[in-house]
Amino acid sequence: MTADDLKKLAAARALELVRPGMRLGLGTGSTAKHFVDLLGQRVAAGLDVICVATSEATQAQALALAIPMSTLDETPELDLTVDGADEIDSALRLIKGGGAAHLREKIVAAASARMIVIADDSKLVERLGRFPLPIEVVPFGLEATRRAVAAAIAGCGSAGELVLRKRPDGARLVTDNGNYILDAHLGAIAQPEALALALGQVPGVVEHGLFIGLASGAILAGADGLRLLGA
Ligand code: ABF
Repeated sequence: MTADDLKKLAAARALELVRPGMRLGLGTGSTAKHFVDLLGQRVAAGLDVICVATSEATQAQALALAIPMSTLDETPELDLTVDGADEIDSALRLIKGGGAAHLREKIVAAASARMIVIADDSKLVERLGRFPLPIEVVPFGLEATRRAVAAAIAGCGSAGELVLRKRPDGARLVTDNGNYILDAHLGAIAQPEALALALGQVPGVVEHGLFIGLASGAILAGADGLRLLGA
């Protein structure tokens, strides 16, 4: 099985959690894309749900599949969000934002009674941090914010380069919200909870990719089959 087959397997298992009438949050990334495709098939067959997307890309995909879409303004409480992740640890702490969508992903996850992560099992790690931690920052004051972020990271016992994310053409990547991303190459995050709090206090930081206490469960697909963590 390819990694993509595993992602699809996890997505298909998550679809079993969907019930008629549910208000769903739709994630972003290649694994979540499989979930949205499969959901589209169920909707075409008559399933009644209402959904909120975590990115412009997912919104476009869902609309193309004729999935009924809403917003958090119209539908501020969701029953279930299904989303991918870049890293997951055994305590269901996540790094997200490799797709630059973690701000909306976190808002949608926080508005959901349950958030289920779907992934291939290569995303399961003993310690978070090998995947660079995405930090969304406003363009104004970028260098000052970068220094404050570096100080916050050092204060939490971690260290590493902060790299401004670029698009393939070399231009600065701009998120769906008009911001930049600093990727923190930390190798290992010594104190995820403390770092999450410290980054949240830096003016200019809009949101970081540490998701702590948000995921209620994870569906991980591997060569040996599916592994469920949490709910
Ligand atoms: C989103 O997509 C992100 O938060 C995460 O960065 C990424 C995971 O992508 P994939 O499913 O393609 O590995 O969920």
